[in-house]
Amino acid sequence: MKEVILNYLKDNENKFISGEEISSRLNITRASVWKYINSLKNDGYQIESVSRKGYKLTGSPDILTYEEIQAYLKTSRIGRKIIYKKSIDSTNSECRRIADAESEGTAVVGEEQLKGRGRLGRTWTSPLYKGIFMSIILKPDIDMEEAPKITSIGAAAVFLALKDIGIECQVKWPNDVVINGKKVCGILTEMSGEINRINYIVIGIGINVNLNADDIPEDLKDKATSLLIEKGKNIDRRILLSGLLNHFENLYDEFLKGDYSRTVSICRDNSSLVGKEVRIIKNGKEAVGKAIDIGKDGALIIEYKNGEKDKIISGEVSVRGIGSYS
Ligand code: BT5
Repeated sequence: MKEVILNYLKDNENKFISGEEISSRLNITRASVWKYINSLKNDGYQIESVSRKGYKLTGSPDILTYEEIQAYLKTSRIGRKIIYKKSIDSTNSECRRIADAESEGTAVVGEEQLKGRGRLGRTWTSPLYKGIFMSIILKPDIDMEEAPKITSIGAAAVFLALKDIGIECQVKWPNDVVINGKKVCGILTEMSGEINRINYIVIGIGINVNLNADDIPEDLKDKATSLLIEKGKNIDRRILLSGLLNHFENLYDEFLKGDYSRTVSICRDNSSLVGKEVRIIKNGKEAVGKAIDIGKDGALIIEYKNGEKDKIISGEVSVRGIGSYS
């Protein structure tokens, strides 16, 4: 009911609507209207209440609820159900807990994560209201070895969503997006399945949006950045999140129809690795070579000194000679 009242106020933004009108339209008491309005105010909505005139919505908080992003959303199923949590351990963990009961496209969004996760048990810094911490449940009918492609689809979608708001970035294969050599986004794709059948895939995307320098832990300062730090201005997270969901659905649907080429082009043409000498760590072993391409299947192609080529499907890659990251 709160959502219905909010949408009603939004449809009449900057106009007064009387409590009586709301109560008769929605068939609830005036006292309930008042209760819901107070609850919306608690959520951060600015609502003027004037006796005999009613209520007027004058401002919405920068929060990532479905009600706040739906106006910009063009998808048919990705993000059409958003489970919104002000605080959560990890949106990926929450998706895994609920995935069996949810249908494809359901997303979990957290305003902060208390146990945000990276790959291999690493942590992901996720301060309140400063980033986008979001995971999507997917149930594709694909072979298991195709699953890593979902990560690249996520990275390409982030690239396009940032481009839409005038921000240039690079894709660092396999799961990062970087600006000026520093990580601004990380992606964690997890899968549940049996032998040859995928039950579900969860893709989790973390973007450092409005983090100040102070929000970035000391040990990450030389390798992490945020859109605010790079651009010097706050970014509307609602527009960025909906853009991300819109692009993700388009690229994902192309992939499901057998066309993965646009994702590959985006990741290849804007790669921070291709053309560089890199160090690859895979299964605990280290190798050095030149990243020469991203293949049609999204794999990273490496050429070693002896001229041999290798196709890498997953792993850890860093550019040689540029600190520990990049
Ligand atoms: C990743 O792992 O980059 C995947 C991050 C995925 C985060 C999202 S947020 C929504 C969803 N829910 C989750 O719990 N996770 C996903 P990896 O490549 O392993 O990189 C992790 C490393 O990045 C850490 O060890 C740090 O060095 C660094 N790092 C941690 N927090 C960061 C941040 N906010 N920005 C940039 N780098 C960070």
